[in-house]
Amino acid sequence: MLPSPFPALALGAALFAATAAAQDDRPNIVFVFSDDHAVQAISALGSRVNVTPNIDRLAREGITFRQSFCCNSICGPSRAAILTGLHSHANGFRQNGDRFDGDQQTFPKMLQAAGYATAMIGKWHLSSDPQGFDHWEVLPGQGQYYNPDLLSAKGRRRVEGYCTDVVTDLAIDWLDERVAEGDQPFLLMCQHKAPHRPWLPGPGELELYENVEFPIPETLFDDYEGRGPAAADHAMGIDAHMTFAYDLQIPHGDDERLRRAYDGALKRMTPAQRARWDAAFEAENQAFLDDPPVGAELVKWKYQRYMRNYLRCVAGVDKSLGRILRWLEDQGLEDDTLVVYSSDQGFYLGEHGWFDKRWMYEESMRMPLLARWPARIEPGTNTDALVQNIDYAPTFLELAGLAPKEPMHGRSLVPLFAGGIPSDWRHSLYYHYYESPSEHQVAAHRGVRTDRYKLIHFFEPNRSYWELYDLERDPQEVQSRYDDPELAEVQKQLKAELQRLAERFGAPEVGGG
Ligand code: SGN
Ligand code: CA
Repeated sequence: MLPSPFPALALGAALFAATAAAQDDRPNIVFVFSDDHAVQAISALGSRVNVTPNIDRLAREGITFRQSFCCNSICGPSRAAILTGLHSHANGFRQNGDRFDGDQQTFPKMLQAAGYATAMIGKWHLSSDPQGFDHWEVLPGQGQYYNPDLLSAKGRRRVEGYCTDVVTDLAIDWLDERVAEGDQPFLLMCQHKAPHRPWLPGPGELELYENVEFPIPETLFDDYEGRGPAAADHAMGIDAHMTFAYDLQIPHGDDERLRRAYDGALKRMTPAQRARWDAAFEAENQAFLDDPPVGAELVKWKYQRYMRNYLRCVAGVDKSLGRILRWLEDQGLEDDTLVVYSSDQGFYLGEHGWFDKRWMYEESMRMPLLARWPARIEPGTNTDALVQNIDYAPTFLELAGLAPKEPMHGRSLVPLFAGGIPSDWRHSLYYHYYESPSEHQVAAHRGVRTDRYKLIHFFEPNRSYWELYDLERDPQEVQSRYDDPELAEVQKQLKAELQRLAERFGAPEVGGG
């Protein structure tokens, strides 16, 4: 056992001011974050489809959160929850398109005020300008994969290169300056666009997985029986909604808007990038066009092509993390630095026939979370504590010796670094998805998840019903047990728990019975 690692941190914010100068045993925090990286595509978390050697290194040398979740499975809302430690209704960012109120309490602002050097580089997606960063340079909106534009306080510029590499280069440039300029602890948020749709791989990964056949998920041809009507009413099917050019890089008819978006992405490429791109897809595209598969074979073909490109994007992100880990090693900063890897929500890799996210079902509610800090976390630590993105802000604050001024909904994960679960740790998670109607057509819903059960309430006037899953007996969530007499008591308890959580967090009332 390590000796109690956080004596200084327990002293709290009041003492911080008095001891600031003596406190620079505060760790650096490097937060490497990606967009839409499914837990199923991380080998340390059980992937059947790829290996992620650098993310796995965090697992081997640090802690893996095996039960990690978001509170609202969509981009902006997850980011806002991370910054504030609050559920969506309380931080005001319920759905993409909202504007983040950066005047509220966030952990980067507090770290900056407490003497951390702070930077935010890459995907931000919160509409308002970042606050709390000495340096920020972000992708406008969703950003572009090739030769991305970047916004900073100085304006807009285009940087040649592949987005994941560009973001990593800029992050490392900033880190280099930290070493050159002083001994402040630092917070770096290095946030990638990849592996977000439209899954355009980088030049270095274009040939990866060529000729690899990925295992077909058991629910690729899901019939959505056993659940309420919302699941069947989706618009995120590999079969019906995944387009040829935009999603699969193959000129073969298409939705006009998405076809134009794909053409736009190609037009950004330099001639050399474009030549590599065309060469990588040409032969396989021609084979497809010569003899296009149909029916179930077409769905399987689309799934394979989707997986190859998605996983190529993931490989780029993994490589980026490797570069940052190597930089820390070269600088001798490993012991002083907490490195966290996470992604804004989970994603469907063909499960239930889907891509995209949003649902409270497992693949999209789960969130990768791994962390390494050799000085304080034993190698190979695992925890099954239920954790959520609202916990990140209180964690980073505690590491900086700070306490939130306004209460947060999340709780610091620091006590979990030792591997055990404190006896008063939470037993349930609150979830609420708001973005409806919208792209991909997921009905608004909220619910509660415990270590074994999940209760979901779809509450829109024309889609109002409940689902209940026993995750132990039905890990794929294909048979709701709502109103099953065998689970009557569980159902009652879960409903009461959902009500308790909603009241505790001051969540808005919802309609529906
Ligand atoms: C875009 C994508 C959607 C995706 C949302 C939200 N469409 O709108 O497929 O669900 O982003 O993603 S696209 O045609 O523009 O690619 S999020 O991760 O940013 O929330
Ligand atoms: Ca996302």
